[in-house]
Amino acid sequence: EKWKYAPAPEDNKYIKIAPRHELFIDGKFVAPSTGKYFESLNPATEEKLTEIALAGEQDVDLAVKAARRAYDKTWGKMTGRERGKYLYRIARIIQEKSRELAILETMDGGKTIKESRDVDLPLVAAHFFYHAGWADKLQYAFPGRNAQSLGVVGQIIPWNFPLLMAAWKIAPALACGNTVVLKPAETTSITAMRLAEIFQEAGLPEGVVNIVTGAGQTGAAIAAHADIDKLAFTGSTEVGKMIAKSVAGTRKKLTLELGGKAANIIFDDAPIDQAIEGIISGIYFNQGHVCCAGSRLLVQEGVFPTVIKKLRDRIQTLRVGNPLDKNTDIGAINSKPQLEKIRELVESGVAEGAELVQPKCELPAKGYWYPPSFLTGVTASHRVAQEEIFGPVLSVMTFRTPEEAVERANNTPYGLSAGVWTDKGSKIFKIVNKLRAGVVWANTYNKFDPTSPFGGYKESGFGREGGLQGLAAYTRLS
Ligand code: TXE
Repeated sequence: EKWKYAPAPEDNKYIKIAPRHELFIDGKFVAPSTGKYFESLNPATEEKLTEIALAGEQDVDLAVKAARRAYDKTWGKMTGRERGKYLYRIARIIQEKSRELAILETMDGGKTIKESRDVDLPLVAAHFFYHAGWADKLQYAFPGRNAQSLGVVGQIIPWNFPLLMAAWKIAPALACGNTVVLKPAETTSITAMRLAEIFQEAGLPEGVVNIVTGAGQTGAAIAAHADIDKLAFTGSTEVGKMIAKSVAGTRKKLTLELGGKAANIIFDDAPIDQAIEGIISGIYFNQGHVCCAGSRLLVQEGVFPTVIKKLRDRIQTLRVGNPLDKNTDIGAINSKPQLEKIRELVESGVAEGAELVQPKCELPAKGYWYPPSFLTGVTASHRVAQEEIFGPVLSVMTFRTPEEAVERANNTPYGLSAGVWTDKGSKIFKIVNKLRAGVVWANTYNKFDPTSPFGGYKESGFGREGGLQGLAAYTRLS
């Protein structure tokens, strides 16, 4: 049976996107000093959505100066209670505009409307509400200690959760009294600029948040700027390492949230149908563009045939296509280079001896698509067992004993997350502390909440975002 992709809904005809997006510096939208703009495409149609300003070093410098002024004159002097009021106001405006923001997020990045509407946007608002609540309670967050703000914070974010990553970065930084220079990813800058409009609407003082758009060079200019007190980066391990080098020996504090290659471990005694759903959402959620995606499935040998059969059947039912259709399960791959990376890695897996399982499906003629897939017969030395594919592709391996499961799960350079599926609570507690992962989910997967710290070990980076640990990353404790 061939798949069909859903017809275009009419919803988006109400969404207006300006033909050009400028930089947001010192509370105003300004043209870039470079005079240059780059195109932002809808990855589901390859149509141009808008032009985005390319910020050069000079613009980054203006943004840092504006952030410094705001820190010295307004934001850094305000009481926590006042800061909290702004954050509550921002959270409420986000809620009011969440339908429009969800559609924009989907058009710009390719993720399904189901996810942007039900996962991303509610979490974006929740992050502002949560941190609004902390702004005047920092002395209770760190009892007996004095929590001071750091100053100007540089933040560089990726394209897989554009607004949510902006919220993860901006909300705690502001709650703790810092000012911000943020750079969204080059393929997904539109919603960050809408966020800038929301800051204006909320009356946020000028220069408290500055948003500079551009690609790697703009990010590198932020990382290299001498008047930045802290840098927070989410993105590839490769760029994270470059940033760590550029920051070494400077006064900058650094947190890095990098890639992952999480193991989703399924034991013989697991509730199989529930586990299958967890495996499916663990890897296919957001097209697999998730740093904590359950991209390696470790199956205990006894249930291997059952799991494979159920997975094979289940992926046949997933709908790939128009991300704006509410019934779509898998949207568009974010960009052409990302699609090429997925293809190249899967080909390497097959060349190294793995077997590719992919449903027959008809994909839209335009746009960037990859069907839900899994690879069996993968061994630890295969690239698909070690490298982040960052697409809807699961690498399946087996194990015999819990010890072997732990050993295999830990056998990658990464350490961001893991999942465990078993009927026995005692087994969960036995293995969880042996897994070198910042987050471990048991009998569930991909659950996020602003109260829970998130972050990695090993080459997945360091520092935590969310919860008290996330606040600590934006304060100097004395
Ligand atoms: O990431 P980059 P890319 C992984 C994933 C993906 C791969 C490549 O495996 O396939 O990385 O994606 C900015 N100095 N993740 O190339 O380049 C860039 O403009 C400063 C996992 O898109 O790391 C963007 O804003 N900044 C990850 C941000 O860094 C630089 C999410 C991330 O882009 C820079 C994204 C430089 N030299 C990709 N070069 C996760 N952990 O979720 C680029 N940037």
